[in-house]
Order: sequence, then C-alpha cells, then structure tokens
Amino acid sequence: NIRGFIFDLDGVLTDTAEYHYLAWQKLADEEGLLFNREANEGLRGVSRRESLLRIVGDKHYPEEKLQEMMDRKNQYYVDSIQNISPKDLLPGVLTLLDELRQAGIKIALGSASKNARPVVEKLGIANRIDAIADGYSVQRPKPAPDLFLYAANQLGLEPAQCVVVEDAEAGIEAALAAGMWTVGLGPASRVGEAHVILPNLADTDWTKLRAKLNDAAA
Ligand code: G16
Ligand code: MG
Repeated sequence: NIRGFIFDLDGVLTDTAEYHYLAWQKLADEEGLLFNREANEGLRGVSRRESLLRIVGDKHYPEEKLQEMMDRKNQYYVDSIQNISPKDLLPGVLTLLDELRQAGIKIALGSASKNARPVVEKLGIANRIDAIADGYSVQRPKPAPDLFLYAANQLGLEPAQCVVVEDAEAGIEAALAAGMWTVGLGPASRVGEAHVILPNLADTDWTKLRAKLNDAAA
C-alpha cells in the first residue's frame, strides 16, 4: 500500500542537468581538463565531489585544490539557477503532485544536491512538499540507500510504502537498496532496473502509475 512518493530533483521535477553541465564545462575548460556533454550524462545524480573526481580522472590534486574547484563550479551553478521559475517544472509534474496530495499521499524530495531547497522554492512547489532530503541530509551519496531512507523516515513511512521517482542509474540502485518501489524516467539503458519505466511524467497520472506498480508487484 503506497503512502509516499519521493521525487528526485534534477531530471525529474526540473532539468537542472544543463546548468550543472555548463558549470562543469566552464571549470574543465579553465583547468584544461577533458569534458563534454557525453561525459556529463554519466554525472546524473552523482554528488558534487564524486562528479569532480570523475572529471579529473587520473590527475592528482591536493585536497585544497579539489575544494576550490568544487566551490568554483558551484558558484557558476548558483549564478545560473537564479532565474529558475515555475515555468521550469517538467511537463506533468504539477498535476501529479496535486493528484498525489488529493489521494492523501505524502511527498518528499530526495536529491543529491546541496542547492535543492532554493531550486524547489524558485520552482514554486515548496508548499507541495512534506519533507526534503538533500545533499546535506546524509553522508553516503546514492547509490547508497541512506538519502531515501532519510526521506521515508521524515515522512514517517516504511520503505515498502514509498515510491521513488528517479532519472539516474545510481538513484534507482539506491531506491532498490532501500527496499522501495521505483519509477525510472528515461532510457532502459539508464533506468532499466526500475519497476516501472516511463520516458517522463508528461502522460501519466496517479491512477495509471498505481496500475503499473501493481502489475510490477504481481
Ligand atoms: C543533482 C545532479 C548532479 C549534481 C548533484 C549535486 O542530483 O543530478 O549532477 O552533481 O545533484 O548537486 P550540488 O552540486 O548542487 O550539490 P539529483 O539527485 O537532484 O538528480
Ligand atoms: Mg536526477
């Protein structure tokens, strides 16, 4: 019996991936590191630190330099999200959030981002979210289950009562490790392990989703 939904932010509620990409690209260019859009695809849902470590690859940098590069990337990112507005909500999100609320289902955010709160506020959906698990909530990033377990706990629910909506492989892995139901958005090459796979949230609603989750459970 589903009583809660935990939504990832980037790639699910809005598309901040492009801003993350531009910020990392700028940093990589300044540092003479190889980076491109394709490499950025692999950084979906990956924490800031782990993203940087993947971009620097075999190169060795002292901790201070890594910290400075993370700060610089984040400054570029923070600058670029200033103009986010409700128009940046992905199709289908608002209606689904409202239907879930109507159905008495609790809603949490489960994002790796330390910038999740300001983004949710700019998107105008802060009042529709009951709990926030973000980049400050737990130590171990996805694919560890910790972030989603934290979110379920904040909602006062058991893992098996929760559905996680994710666009990243690491996110689906984390949700499955937490013992939750999963809806994967995007190609099966990325979210193929999810119980239900959809291209996006545009053409679905709670009734359809519930039927698909029931099929997956049977
Ligand atoms: C997001 C993005 C990642 C980003 C991470 C951390 O995850 O997909 O690209 O590296 O958050 O963001 P920040 O640097 O703002 O802390 P999610 O979990 O919302 O998909
Ligand atoms: Mg994501």
